[in-house]
Amino acid sequence: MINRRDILAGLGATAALPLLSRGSLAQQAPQLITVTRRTLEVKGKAATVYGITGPTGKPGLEMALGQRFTMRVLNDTPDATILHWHGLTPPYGQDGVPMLGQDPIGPGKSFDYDFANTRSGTHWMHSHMGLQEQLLLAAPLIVRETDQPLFDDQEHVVLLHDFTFRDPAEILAELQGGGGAHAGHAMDHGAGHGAGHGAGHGMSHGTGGGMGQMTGGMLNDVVYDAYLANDRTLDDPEIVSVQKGSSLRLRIINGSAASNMWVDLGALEGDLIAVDGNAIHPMRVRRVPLAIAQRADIRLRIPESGGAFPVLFRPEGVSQAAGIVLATAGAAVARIAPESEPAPALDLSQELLYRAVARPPEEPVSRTEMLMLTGGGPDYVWGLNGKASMHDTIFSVREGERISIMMHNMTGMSHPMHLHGHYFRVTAIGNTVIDGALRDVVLVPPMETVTVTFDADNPGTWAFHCHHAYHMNAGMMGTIAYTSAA
Ligand SMILES: [Cu+2]
Repeated sequence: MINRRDILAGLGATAALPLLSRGSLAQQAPQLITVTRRTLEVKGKAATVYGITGPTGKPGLEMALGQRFTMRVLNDTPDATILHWHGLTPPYGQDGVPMLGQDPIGPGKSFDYDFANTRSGTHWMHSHMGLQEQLLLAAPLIVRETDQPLFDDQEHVVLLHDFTFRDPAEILAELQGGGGAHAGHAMDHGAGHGAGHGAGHGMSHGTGGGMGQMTGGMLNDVVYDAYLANDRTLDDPEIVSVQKGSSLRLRIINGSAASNMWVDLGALEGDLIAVDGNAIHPMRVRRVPLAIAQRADIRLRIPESGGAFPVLFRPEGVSQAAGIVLATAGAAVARIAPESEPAPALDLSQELLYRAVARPPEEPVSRTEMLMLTGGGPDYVWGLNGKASMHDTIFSVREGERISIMMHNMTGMSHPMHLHGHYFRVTAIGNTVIDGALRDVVLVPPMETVTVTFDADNPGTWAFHCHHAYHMNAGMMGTIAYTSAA
């Protein structure tokens, strides 16, 4: 937690950054980011997970826009790893995806990143190796607007996780073996539930209450032991002390491996001001859908009367939740009920209303690429256009083109689709054309169509994938390759 006083005290250093970044500091010493293994206690039981310690000793990184991204990542774990800067658009070779311009960083080894960062906002960093993300190899990456170091009286960053005591590789093998929690197609919800996962618990069959949600759709592949907000469970939540009548900016990151969540502001109302780090025209909200890997910036005002205000993070189809409590001095913090009615499936009814603040230059779309999101049968193979492609090229682009991707989800599960190296605008949901949010992850619900449009302005070979860790590792990933690139 940071308040305005701390920022002002440190302003001397921060204010100097934009001047120094004008090329004169190309040789500046890198800041150290260390990937670690650590022990985390969850519900009274110890688990070995990963962690990321930033230059200040805290998890992750906070920096100012205009500051060059000059970082040394040290791998202080026994496993090869790699860090992806989710939300930044580095040049090819520094994106942190294995086999796409960069090799994994071996145990005890380090890798230096150095590029001019142009992206502010609420972002995050995470491993792009196998299923390491499920083992909490993730941390916030906050890039503050330079001349307004603090947007409100107070800011608070919340990183969300789904948590399991099990070995994620074992979970994936079980899913692929057909004996896992995955129910395959939307309609065969009667079969195959969670042998070895605690059958039925935490799973939803979709109540049909959502917008166009097919009844019977399985919402989750994995049954989790807990959900975490800043590493804490709901029975021992983080208490954030706030001032009566003050404003607060929550920067929320869904770092889950496989759980789409609702942000539930409870008794409070807020203004959603940015998604995936990019400003939208503020929208008054009580709930915000936050798909895997998405971010939301919400401004809240704490009532003059004070009190304790839980903010919950509720995975779709699940009765458990994670949460934090915003509390003014002396307020009694009541215990939060550990379970409630399962949260409904995320839908796009709110996405439809988002309007980006930034306007791209008027320019016709060069081409529209059709992309089928496929798979999810009993074999748990997922894919794009009918094949599990991983590093295969889905389509090629030339620098300077404006490309639309029309994604058709042919499966029974929703997919949070993420493009590396670029932002896209959400330009249509179904047949409804919109001037939507600028994002790097968009949710495509079952049997729905979402169109996004991006400008090809960053040559390379870029990953485009479902951010659900098990779908991605089971094939729902491909690349978009610039024809000029290697
Ligand atoms: Cu997916």
